[in-house]
Amino acid sequence: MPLSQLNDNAELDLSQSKILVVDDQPINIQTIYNILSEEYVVLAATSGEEAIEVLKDNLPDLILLDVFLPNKARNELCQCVKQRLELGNIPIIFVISMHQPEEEDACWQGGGIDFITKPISPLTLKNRVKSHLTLKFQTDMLQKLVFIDGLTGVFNRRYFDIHLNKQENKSIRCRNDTAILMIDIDYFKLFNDHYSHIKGDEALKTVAELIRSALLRPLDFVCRYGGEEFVVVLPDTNIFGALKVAERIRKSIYNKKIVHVCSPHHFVTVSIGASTFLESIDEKHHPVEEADRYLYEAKKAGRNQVYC
Ligand code: GH3
Ligand code: MG
Ligand code: MG
Ligand code: MG
Repeated sequence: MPLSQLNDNAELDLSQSKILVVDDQPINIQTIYNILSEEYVVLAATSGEEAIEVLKDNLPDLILLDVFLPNKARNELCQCVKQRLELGNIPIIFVISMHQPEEEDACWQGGGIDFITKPISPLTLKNRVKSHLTLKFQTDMLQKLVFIDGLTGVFNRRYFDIHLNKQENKSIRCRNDTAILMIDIDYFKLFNDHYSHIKGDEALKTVAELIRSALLRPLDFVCRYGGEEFVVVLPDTNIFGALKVAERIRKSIYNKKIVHVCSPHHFVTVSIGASTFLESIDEKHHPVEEADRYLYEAKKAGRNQVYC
């Protein structure tokens, strides 16, 4: 289940878990469906491509994958599973034929966490699925505690530090630019002073949600950088793309019209500084420093604007 749907005191309720069954034989899908559909939501696909289509609209908690799927289709599917994720992993259990050691090897090589043999024993299937769902659920909870900001529900600084580093290496290696946006709420101290800290917290949550919904690509992410500052990471994005996203964020926050009588803009607004890895790589400054510097320029120029 997606991290955003887990609440802090989520109990171990697996009944809403989604299981994606990928098999080219409808009869095999039917067998698995009959065993699992009473307890879980079962989705089905009869090819790798169809499974990738299903993944566009659904985030399954576990995948049961027929080992006979061709290598290429299997790799593409596994790649897609990894990219589709915010955090954590979707466990893949392979379905293999009994007494076929090479199929066991294919399972581990394919990134499987476990396998189950055909003909399928209903009790074994149910128990395997339950164990792996439980493990996944607990891992998700732990990841959430470690990497999600408690107030706003977006990623925290720890997540940013780890992932920025990875993204930086990837960007430089592939000469594929990554953009950084530093976002700071304008006159927020005055907002707290005038409306109370509780209203301030509510506004912070709304701003975080608006930023998150302005990010349209699956690999884009937002983190709470500190108090009322957010940082957005946009992989495969140059400075022009970054400016488009930044403007979209700035406008959506202004258009929300959260009244702020102490601001000359009358509503809660943000200032944004943008930079990219490849543009700042030859200079002495890190793109985060650059974005921060442009953020400062945006503030100086009157706030509620984007600078790069
Ligand atoms: P500027 O336009 O220059 O950014 O002014 P500002 O008042 O936003 O900036 P400053 O850095 O002076 O103040 C940031 C304020 O953000 C301080 C604090 O009142 C508020 N803030 C930081 N974290 C939180 C939080 O978690 N909740 C609430 N309600 N307010 C916070
Ligand atoms: Mg098959
Ligand atoms: Mg600030
Ligand atoms: Mg501020």
